[in-house]
Amino acid sequence: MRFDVFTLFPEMFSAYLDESILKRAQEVGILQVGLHNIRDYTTDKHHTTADVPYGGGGGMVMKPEPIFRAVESILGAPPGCPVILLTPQGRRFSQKVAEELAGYPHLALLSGRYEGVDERVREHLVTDEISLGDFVLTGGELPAMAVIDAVSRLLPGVLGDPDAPQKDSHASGLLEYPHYTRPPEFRGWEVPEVLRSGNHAEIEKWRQAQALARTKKRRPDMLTQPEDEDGGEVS
Ligand code: 4FV
Repeated sequence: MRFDVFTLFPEMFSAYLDESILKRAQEVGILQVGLHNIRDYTTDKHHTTADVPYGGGGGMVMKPEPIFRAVESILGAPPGCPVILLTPQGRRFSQKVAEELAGYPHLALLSGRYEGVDERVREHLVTDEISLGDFVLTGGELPAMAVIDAVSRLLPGVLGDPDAPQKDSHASGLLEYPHYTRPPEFRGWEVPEVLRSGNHAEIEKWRQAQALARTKKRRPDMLTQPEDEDGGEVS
């Protein structure tokens, strides 16, 4: 799978992508990430990427020209893959959305800064908008990294244990059960006996019960039928 990322701060990504699981995924060719600096696609001597908002109101808005030039020179016009803008106004990112995006061979991610991008970018270049959550960040870089991370680990061969993604919180519709490892006793706190019993049927039963109890307590919303957009039951 390939991601092309359009940002004013490509170096923020290289640090994250150059470690651990995502680094290996690139080394073995499962994952490719192209990092593109929107400022490299400006044409004025000041390399201007943002300007004051029409109608006033403080802050700056990212100009359309450098963004269109960057995306179209890398991906063609129209772009040959979905162009996803990371924005608080987008559809909420989730494990389900990560699974959906993992089905694409190629995705472009656009990370905004300042107050956001000129609306004409949204209207005429962007094909999808995703929000990491109802909070405001200084930039769309972290959300783009989160999307690359959550999607890449679903790609076959990225995680050591191919079944891991199915066992994830949210993938199973329940939060994960408690995890323990050695030592069997720490500061007087014992690892539950059942987990040391070797009785896998009992262990599975315990884990399911724990996952359900934890979900009921912390995220009862996950146990109710999700509402679809207009409040009807999702069939
Ligand atoms: C954001 C989010 C987010 C808004 C203005 C960047 C900031 C600034 N992106 N999910 N939450 N973006 O807060 O995706 O340009």
